[in-house]
Amino acid sequence: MGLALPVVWSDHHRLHEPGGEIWVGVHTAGTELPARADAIRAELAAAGAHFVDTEPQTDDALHAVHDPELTGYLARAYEDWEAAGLPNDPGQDRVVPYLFPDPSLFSGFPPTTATSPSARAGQFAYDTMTLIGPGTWEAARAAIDTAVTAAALASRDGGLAYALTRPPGHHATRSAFGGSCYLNNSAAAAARLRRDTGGRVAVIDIDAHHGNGTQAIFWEDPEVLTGSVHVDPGAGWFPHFLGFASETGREGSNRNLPLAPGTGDEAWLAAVTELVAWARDQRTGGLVVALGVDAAAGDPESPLQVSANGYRAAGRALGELGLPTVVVQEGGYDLATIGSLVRETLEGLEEGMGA
Ligand code: SP5
Ligand code: ZN
Repeated sequence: MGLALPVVWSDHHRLHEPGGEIWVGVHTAGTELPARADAIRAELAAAGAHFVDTEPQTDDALHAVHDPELTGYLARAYEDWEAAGLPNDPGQDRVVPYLFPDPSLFSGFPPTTATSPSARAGQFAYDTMTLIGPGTWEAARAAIDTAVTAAALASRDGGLAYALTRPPGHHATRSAFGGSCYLNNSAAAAARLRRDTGGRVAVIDIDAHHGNGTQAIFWEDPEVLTGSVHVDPGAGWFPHFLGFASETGREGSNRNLPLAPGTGDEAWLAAVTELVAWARDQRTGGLVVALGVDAAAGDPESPLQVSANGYRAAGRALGELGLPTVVVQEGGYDLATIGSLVRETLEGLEEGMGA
């Protein structure tokens, strides 16, 4: 008994302490905490899972899904901020944007690059909630390496691997970060699966929020299908501007299934099953599950009402595809239940795959 799949893990996630988030100008405690990953790890360890250390990856894995400009910025953002003295004057010890260079400012000429670290943050950040501290880069880099390590294992063994990533990734685009995400772990796993298997790959995102970063990264690529089931952004939920059913990508390779606030197991599972059927019809040869457990009833960041049994059933449906599968951790913020929700999903996946 117990979980058979490898759980890929790096201690480096703890180096990322966002120290809260700034929402409508107010500094709040935030919910994307180091304790999240530790809670998941403890639950899976108790279920008998075995842990595999993250294998550091080359920059190729990073640049398959991100602009070198973004990664170069993130790698130095904190030290540049510190060198500019901003932690002392005005007294902000996290990187926070203040000015956003909207494209309409540039009248068609090439955008300029700001020189001061305070202005530069707004070139790459698309919200004020995703703060950078001294260990953020190292943790984000370890997370994307964790996802790619899991992808390599899944394609090698033709089975299932789980990347216990933190910080999460699915809101990060090729050239911008936001939504508590810096580097897109799920997208990097998909790129690696695609490379290793040579076939079409599907990313099915069951986080409560739309996987807008993953959608944007693969929008032009019909060989990577992206599907997301999430709370309707039109009902006032992050990422607000994206995640509508009308966004269908090149050759229909993107699908969004927005759900009304309050949606529970039945309609949520029907949507997940619809994405599974789509992946099957499109003859995908590999699967990435962007696993946010924040759609659960009781999660502070979403109004969806999915149960632990619902997550288990979703796992079973996804597992029945029988594909090399990488599960990448995204959101989930209720520390008391996050571990068991992940365990239920992974057990469902193993059941579905017939392990
Ligand atoms: C990976 C992931 O799940 N990211 C989710 C980011 C959404 N955060 C939106 C936060 C909006 C401000 N929160 C205020 C809470 C008021 N109840
Ligand atoms: Zn989420």
